[in-house]
Amino acid sequence: MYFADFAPGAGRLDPRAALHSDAPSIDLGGDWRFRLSATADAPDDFAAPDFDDAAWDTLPVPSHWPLHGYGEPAYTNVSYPFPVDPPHVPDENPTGDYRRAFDLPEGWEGGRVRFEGVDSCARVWLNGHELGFTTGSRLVAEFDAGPYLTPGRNVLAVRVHQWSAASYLEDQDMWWLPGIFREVTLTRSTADVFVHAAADGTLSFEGDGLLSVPELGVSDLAPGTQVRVAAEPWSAETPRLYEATFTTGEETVRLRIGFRTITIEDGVLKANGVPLVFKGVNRHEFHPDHGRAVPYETMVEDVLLMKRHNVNAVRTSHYPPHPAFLDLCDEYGLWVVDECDLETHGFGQVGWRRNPTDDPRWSEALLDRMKRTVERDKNHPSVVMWSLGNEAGVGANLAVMAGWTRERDPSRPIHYEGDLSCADVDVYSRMYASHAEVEAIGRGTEDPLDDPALDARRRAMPFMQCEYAHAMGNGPGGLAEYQELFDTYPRLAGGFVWEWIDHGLTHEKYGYAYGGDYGEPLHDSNFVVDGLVFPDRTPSPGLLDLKKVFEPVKITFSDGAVTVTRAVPYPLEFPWALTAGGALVAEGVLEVPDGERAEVKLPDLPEVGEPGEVWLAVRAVLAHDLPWAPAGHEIAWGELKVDEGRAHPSPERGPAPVVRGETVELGAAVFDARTGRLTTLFGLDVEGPRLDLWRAPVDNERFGGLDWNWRHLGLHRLTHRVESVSHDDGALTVRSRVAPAAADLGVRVTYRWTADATGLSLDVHAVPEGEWTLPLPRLGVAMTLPQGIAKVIWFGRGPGEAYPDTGMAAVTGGFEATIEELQTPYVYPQENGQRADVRWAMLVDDEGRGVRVTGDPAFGLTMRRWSTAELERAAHLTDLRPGSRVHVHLDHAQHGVGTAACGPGVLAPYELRAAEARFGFRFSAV
Ligand code: IPT
Repeated sequence: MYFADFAPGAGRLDPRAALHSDAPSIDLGGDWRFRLSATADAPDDFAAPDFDDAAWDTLPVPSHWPLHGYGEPAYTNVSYPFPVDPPHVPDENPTGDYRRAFDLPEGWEGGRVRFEGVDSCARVWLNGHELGFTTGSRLVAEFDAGPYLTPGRNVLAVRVHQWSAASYLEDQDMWWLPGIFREVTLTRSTADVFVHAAADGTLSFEGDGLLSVPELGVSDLAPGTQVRVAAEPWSAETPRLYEATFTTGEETVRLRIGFRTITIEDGVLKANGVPLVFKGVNRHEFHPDHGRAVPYETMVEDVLLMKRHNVNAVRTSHYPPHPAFLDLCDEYGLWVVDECDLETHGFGQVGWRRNPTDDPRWSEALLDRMKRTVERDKNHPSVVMWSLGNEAGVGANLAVMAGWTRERDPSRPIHYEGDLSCADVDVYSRMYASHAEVEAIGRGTEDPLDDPALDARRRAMPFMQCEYAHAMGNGPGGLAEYQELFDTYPRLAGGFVWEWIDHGLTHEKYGYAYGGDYGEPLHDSNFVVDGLVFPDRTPSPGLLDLKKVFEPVKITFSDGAVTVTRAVPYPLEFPWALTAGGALVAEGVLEVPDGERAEVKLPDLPEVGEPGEVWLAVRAVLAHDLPWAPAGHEIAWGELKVDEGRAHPSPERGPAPVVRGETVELGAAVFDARTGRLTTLFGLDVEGPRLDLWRAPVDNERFGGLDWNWRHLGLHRLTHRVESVSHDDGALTVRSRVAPAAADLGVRVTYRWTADATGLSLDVHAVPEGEWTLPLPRLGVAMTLPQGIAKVIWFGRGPGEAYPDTGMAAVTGGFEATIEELQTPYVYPQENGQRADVRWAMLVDDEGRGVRVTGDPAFGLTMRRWSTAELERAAHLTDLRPGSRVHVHLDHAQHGVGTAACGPGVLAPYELRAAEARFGFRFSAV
């Protein structure tokens, strides 16, 4: 059976470049007649032009049928959702039959049926004649239609199988989504051209025709002839393109040529002679409603979002993207690692036995994929590296793919991460290597390979992380530390954060669905939701942090001066603002001379009489509109604390505790005399505050093992035993022991309450007891307030969330947010929304009345309308319902978040180790 065969296709034409041709073409998109069968063996009589399909449904092309009510999506990461028994596929093989009638305009002759992408195997008939079949879901297939086209009405019939032998080659970590998901056209274009344009202005091409570049005075250049022109080079920062035409006798195609040269010199990756450091992301094609049938506007949105967040590179994980995406990368400027549609990861689960990568029977199929990748995308200046695929193990077929590629296109280095020996590639690439290992590689002191020749070869290669900083849920932590390494060692060519977008599918009940939500018997849960943008492409805090870390302009302060270094050529302005306690005091624009580095005197700052910390912020913004962002768009910022500010006068000492029956009154607070628990504060009914060590584990803890260890220890079910309540020395003192069942470790905590003339202070002293080997999730106090508390005004870092190893995007200032706005909508509910380094916060109702909390020292503030227990129980955001209380966390510290879902955990400086701690808060009424 063709769909369970090693052959990648039959009847297809040779692959060629994606081109914009003036040759006539007919878009065959739109509503097709459609029928879904549960197996592959339904009769194929539907291919006949007069077949009666009146009883069939319609399905839009391009689309995936499971997203239109036929069957359901399914998600697995590494596992094949069928037995590993190549090249066989299950009998349950959803098969979509498609029919489309179209009329040929008068005089039309010849042409090709062109499929941009069909998942996973398509057999094609025109007017009842079989044209052939194809596999390679994200690759173009063309069939010669000429012999079978008839004047007037024609019928194209396509049978698409969800599972085919090719499915073994397409085990990417994503939803399984069959269907004709990219365009189908009938085109009379046959042209192919391969343009070679280097940074030194040399220009030549291969192809049957003549090339003209009017702007450069090149006209009717013949194939194989090289000219040298005065062209500005193309780069991601200056994506200079030259309009060109390529004319054959039959058609003219429009090209945009970018002149650029990629080299490896002394182990350093260079573009146009300058070291190239990828500030990259891995981009899967994804849309929450359309899956991998991504609308054009969404591709534009991706590119604009990337550019606006200082991203300069994309790895097209793990297949060639829609061709229009690469046009956009050429135009707006993004370095691209173009990856072949190949992954056989699931063979790893059976000891890599029968891995197609190392089986000669699959050689043709793998080479076919590589050829189709290179041929389609060879003219894009943005494409600077070919990648053989992802996670496909090792084997002889890699050499076949690399060998052909090197010969066909010696101008681009070859990448493949899965073979540590790097025998077939030009760059050393790894995924999720720890900071320490990346540093060793940067220094050239990595562990050697067994084979000295291969080791020497690899040691001379530049290094990149094709995946790092797994952006799943709250995180990723450790970004800044990676960037520091990339900036320090010339051998390190940067990397690509995993990954761009959360693949959460729009779902009526769950909001966004992930693995298992469609009842898949085998799935990998929310591991498919690990992006820098949420499914609707709202930037997550991780992307905002990445923007900060990727800043191509650095603003630093020293001794009365601001130093600006810049690695981008476009004109910038440098507005500054002086604030006191978060309120604007003065502002202006700094005059910064052009050039890579400039040091300018700090502006003359006025004396600030206000209380509160005084901060100077300097921002770098675009001086005028660029194609990807308007004038004023912020590229970078820096901040400097200018003055601690005048301290508020300390209030006078207040009354001592007074016992009244079962309660103790202390200033404007009422406590339970027996338990020492606060019950009323400034007339508000409150619970707590009391010590809290637990948080709803983040994905990095759930998938990285820490969650399991914490629960094993019992941190999610701490008990509180009050040892004493005393009131002497003008204070109410409560001593407790906080500990989990079944363990002999715990924390002794002393709460000391005192009143002043206008408020109350709480001093907390925590002393761990016993042997604590695990880090603590958090250390702070938790309390609840009445439902009416609706928003918070604070001075600290914001506006977004920050954890010890994240929050680089959070700036110091005054902010205001509703409780709803404080929540970060991670698709899988987990700890989120902490505002860091809060000096004071006013937790108020709609009338502005409530409680003011001042930290000593600054604290982490989290507020929610649900408890930690509810948050951790929730599997989808739709499970979270506002309750009758507002839950407030005032944290002295939290554990970092790291990236242990895939990669290193929390770096040592960001771990929260159990240790004696003292911290305090002052509460007053507002
Ligand atoms: C790595 C895969 O290449 C990528 O597709 C994705 O699955 C990522 O992991 C996790 O989200 S492979 C892994 C074994 C490091």
